[in-house]
Amino acid sequence: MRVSLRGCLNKMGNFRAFLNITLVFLVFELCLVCCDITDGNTEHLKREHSLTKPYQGVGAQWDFSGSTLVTSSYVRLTPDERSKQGSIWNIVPCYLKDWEMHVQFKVHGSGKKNLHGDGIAIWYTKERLHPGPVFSNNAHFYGLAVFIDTYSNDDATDRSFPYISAMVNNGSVSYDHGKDGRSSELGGCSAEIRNREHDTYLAIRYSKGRLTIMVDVDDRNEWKECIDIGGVRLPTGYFFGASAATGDLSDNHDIISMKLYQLMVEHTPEEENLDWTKIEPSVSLLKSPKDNIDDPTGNFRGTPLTGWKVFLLLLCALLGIVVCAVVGAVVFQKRQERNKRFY
Ligand SMILES: [Ca+2]
Repeated sequence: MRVSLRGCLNKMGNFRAFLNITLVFLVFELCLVCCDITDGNTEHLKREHSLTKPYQGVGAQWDFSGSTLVTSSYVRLTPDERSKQGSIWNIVPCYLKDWEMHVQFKVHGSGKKNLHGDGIAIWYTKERLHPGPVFSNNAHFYGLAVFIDTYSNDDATDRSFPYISAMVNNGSVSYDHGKDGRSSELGGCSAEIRNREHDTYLAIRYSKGRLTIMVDVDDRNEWKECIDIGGVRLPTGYFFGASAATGDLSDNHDIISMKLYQLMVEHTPEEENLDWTKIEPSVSLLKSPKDNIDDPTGNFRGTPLTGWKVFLLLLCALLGIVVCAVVGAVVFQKRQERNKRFY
């Protein structure tokens, strides 16, 4: 009786050890999967600079002006009507040195090809809610503008529209609307963004003086490079915003979300000691973008994982669990046999 009780306790102890090992591996695998999914998507998301559905309570962090209409599934900067101007502005200044903004947007309307306009501008500027002629914002702005221009104002243009371009300004240059900002653009690309059935995204990354703009507009869930330029200097303490305008031609200009991610980048002590709020927006034109060394932090932060990636991760996790269970079961059985022999 004493022996069988001891044996029983031993068995329970072994089984508990087996369970513990399995549980540890299970937690480890699950953590690996979870970490992989959250990294770059929620971990460093800055909610105070982000705008996401269903936009509840965002009034404390964002201003909506002009024709802007907020519903539970989109923020419409302008409706598909003539002469409308709308904008949204983050109330909280951004003090991050390295960041990446993901904008999900939708431009759609009843206008036929080339009979729609004008587009959306995404801003990181000193001033906010400053109306003007550039996609309803001030032309002599301080900071960065990224234009999603859907109408070619310049007849002589060789660029295909919609056209995405970027501009950095210290207040001294005026965006030339009649030429679609050609003289002041840092770079650009054409992108079929209008009347798409699927989601369309734009990402703006600013890190260590490098400005990179990527688009994801072909429903492939992958970023395509549009602009990549070094020697760009932008201060901290500016505001994020988005604006749109229609003229004689129109479109619905919708912002679905704006998500700001902090990039974890190390800076030298000298850089850290600088007053980043005092930096004047500028671009070093002497420096070729090609001369810049790639950011060691790697590629763009990913969009949410696609179905097959999640499936592969879960499959790996499942395989890991199965292996752990088999190893655990074998160890458990061996111990049982050894105990049997002993008794
Ligand atoms: Ca234009």
